[in-house]
Amino acid sequence: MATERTFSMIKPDATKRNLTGAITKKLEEAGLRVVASKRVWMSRRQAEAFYAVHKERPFFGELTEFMSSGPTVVQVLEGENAIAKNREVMGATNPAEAAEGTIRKEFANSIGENSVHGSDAADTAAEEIAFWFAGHEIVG
Ligand code: DAT
Ligand code: MG
Repeated sequence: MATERTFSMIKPDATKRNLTGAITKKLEEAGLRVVASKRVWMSRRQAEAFYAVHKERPFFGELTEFMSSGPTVVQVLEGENAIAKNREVMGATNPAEAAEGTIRKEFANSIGENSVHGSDAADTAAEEIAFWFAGHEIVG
């Protein structure tokens, strides 16, 4: 296994409930290291650009409205097998289907307000990291 980097977001439902620390603790306990982090309140246009892959989906309007409704914490996570490991600790998209002990099982409100985002593959991880961070902001 190689050391990888992945992109993570703590979504507005979670920052609103003061869960930034609790969620980051779960990521760290899974062996992921936060090598970049900042709090951003994204615009609707930024949300639409970031989630462009979903623009034909019926929930696109709801998703981009929610993601621009409050502060988000964007992070770069580093570790062995970081992309898959982050997806594992996040849990299924729908919290009703998420495994015990996962972030979404423990914290998510609903399929839309599901507390965290994580990249799903190496190419999307690289694109999503570059969307939010300049190289000098990532300190491994
Ligand atoms: P994930 O965030 O697990 O990668 P995804 O990429 O399929 O899931 O969808 C991106 C986000 O869109 C997801 O975190 C929440 C929202 N979403 C997905 N399916 C939805 C649905 N059926 N209704 C409302 N929002 C949905
Ligand atoms: Mg996804």
